[in-house]
Amino acid sequence: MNSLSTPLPDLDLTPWPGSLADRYRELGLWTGELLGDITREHARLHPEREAIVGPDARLDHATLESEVERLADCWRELGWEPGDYVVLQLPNTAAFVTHLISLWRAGLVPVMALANHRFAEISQFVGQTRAVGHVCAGGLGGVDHADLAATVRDSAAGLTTVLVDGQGGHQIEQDPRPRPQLPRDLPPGWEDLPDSGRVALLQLSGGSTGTPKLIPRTHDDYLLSVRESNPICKTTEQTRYLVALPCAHNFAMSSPGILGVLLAGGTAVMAPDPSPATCFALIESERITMSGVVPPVALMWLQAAPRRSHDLSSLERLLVGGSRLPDSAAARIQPVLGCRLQQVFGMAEGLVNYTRDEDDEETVTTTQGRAISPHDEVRVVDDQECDVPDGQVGQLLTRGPYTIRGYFRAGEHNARAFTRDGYYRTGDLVVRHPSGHLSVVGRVKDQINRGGEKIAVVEVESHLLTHPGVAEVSIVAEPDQLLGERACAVLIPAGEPPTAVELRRHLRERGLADYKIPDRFVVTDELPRTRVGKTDLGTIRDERTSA
Ligand code: OOB
Repeated sequence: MNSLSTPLPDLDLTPWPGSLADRYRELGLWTGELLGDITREHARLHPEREAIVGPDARLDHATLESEVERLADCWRELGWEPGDYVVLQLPNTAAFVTHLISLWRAGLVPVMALANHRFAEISQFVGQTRAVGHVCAGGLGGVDHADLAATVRDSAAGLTTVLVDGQGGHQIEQDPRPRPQLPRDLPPGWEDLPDSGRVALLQLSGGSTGTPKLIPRTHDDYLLSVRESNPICKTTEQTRYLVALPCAHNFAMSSPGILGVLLAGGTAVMAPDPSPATCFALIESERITMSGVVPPVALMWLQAAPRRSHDLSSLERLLVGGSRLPDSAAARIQPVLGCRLQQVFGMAEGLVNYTRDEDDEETVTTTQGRAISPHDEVRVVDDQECDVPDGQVGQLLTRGPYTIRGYFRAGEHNARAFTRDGYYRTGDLVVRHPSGHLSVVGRVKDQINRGGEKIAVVEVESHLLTHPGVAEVSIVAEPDQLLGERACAVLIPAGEPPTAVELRRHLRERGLADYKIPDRFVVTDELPRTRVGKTDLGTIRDERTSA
C-alpha cells in the first residue's frame, strides 16, 4: 500500500487518462449525453404515460418535462450559474425528481444529501463545496427542514435556501452577505472537456475518515452505469419501480433506480418509508413490478408477507444490496414474495455488480453478482496487493469507465484510496468465482455497515471525544439479526462515566444524523487492541458494563 505517497492535488474531478477517455468515447460507452436531458425523449414519445408518482404529485412524462423547464428557469433567475454546487436534500417525493433534473437542466451540480442528514453533515457539504444553495423540504412529504436550513444559512455566508412545500411552491431565503469566492480546483485541460465529462453530481461516500468524502460523478460515467443496468434488470417502459430506499442513495437513483426507469420510459413510485405496511399497499395499488431494498428491509418484507393479505403478484423482481444478504434469506425471496431475486453489490464510487437472470439458483443466492461492464477491471489482491487466485479471499480493487479516479478535493486521501495506476481500493473483502461473480465476505475499512447505512467510525468517535466525560473511545461493529451489524461505542470515561442518554443527546446536539448514533455504549478501563491496532470486540464483550 502506498500510504506514504505524496499527496495528490485537491481536484474537484480527477480525470481518466486522456487516451482511455478517448477509447471510452470511441467505444460508445461515454455518449456525450447530459443527465438534464433524460426526460426529453419520453415526454415526446408518450407524453401521457405516468412518469413519477409521489405522495405530493402524479406526473406524466410531459408534465415532468415542463416542471423541469419551469424549475430550471427559476434557478437561472436566482443567479445560480452552470457549475455551481447546490445541496439537494428532499424526501421521497415527486418533487425530488423534478428538482434533481431541473438542477441538471440549468447546468448545476447537486450534492446528494439524505433527508435525515442534520447540521453536522449539511454544513460540511456546504463548507466543502461552497454550495450556492440548499434545496430542502418546507413541509414536503411531512418533512420540515426550516430550522435546520436557517442554522445552515447562518453559518455559511451567501447561501440561498429554497424550502419546497408539498404544493409545488417554494419559499426562498437569500443571505444578503456576499459569498466568499473560492477558486475551483479543476484539472488541467478542463476547458477541453465536453460538458458530459464534467461533474454532474456529488454522491456521498459511506466514508472511513473523519470528514465524509464526496464523490464526483460525471454525466458520461453515471449515465453509462444507468444505461447498462437497464437490460440487466430488464427495465422497460412497462416497469413500475418502487423507490423504497432514500431516493438520494446511489442504489435508488441509478441501479437501475429512478434514472433507469426514466431512461426506459417507465414509472417510478416514491414510497415515504420502506415498511411492509407502506410498501405492500403501494405494490398492490400501483401494480409495482420492481423494487430495490437493503437486506433488513427484505427481511422485514419476508417476515410480514405471510401475515398480510396484500396482493403482491405484480412484483416481478426485487433487487437487494447495500450490505450482505444472508444466503438463507436469499433463498426465501422467490417462495415467500413470489418474485425474482437480483442481488446487487454496488458503491457510490462506481462499480456495480448484479446477479443475472440466466444465473443458476445457487449463484443468485450465494453471490453478489458480477460487474456490469466488460470494461470494468476487477482485481482481488492480498495485503501486498498481489493478485490472489479465484476462490481465495482478497481485497477488491477496481477501475473502469464509471468508477471515479479520485474523491472531491481530497488529494491526501486519494493517495491512499487509489493505487498509482488508478484502481479504487474498495476496502471490501471478496471471493471471486471463475464466472466472475463476487461474494462479499468482509471488509478492511473503518466503517460499520448498519443494514446498508454506512457509518464512518472515525467521524462518530471524533464527535464523542468532544464530550467532557469521554477520555477514549472506539466504535466497533457487533452482530445484529436484522441489521447484520450495529454500532457499539466502547469508551474509557474521564471521571464519572456519562450515561448512554447523555451521550446520545450530546451527539444529537452536535447535529449528527440519527443513524450514526451508536446503538449501544459500553464503559471499560482499557480498550483492548488486536495486533492490527483495531479494537477487539471479542475481549470487550467479556468485560462489558453497559453505560
Ligand atoms: C451501495 O453503495 P454505498 O456507496 O452506500 O456503499 C458501498 C459499500 C460497498 O463497498 C460494500 O462495502 C457495501 O457497501 N455493499 C455490500 C453490498 N452492496 C454494497 N456489501 C455486501 N453485499 C452487497 N450486496 O451500498 C450501493 C450502491 C449501488 C447499488 C447498491 C448498493
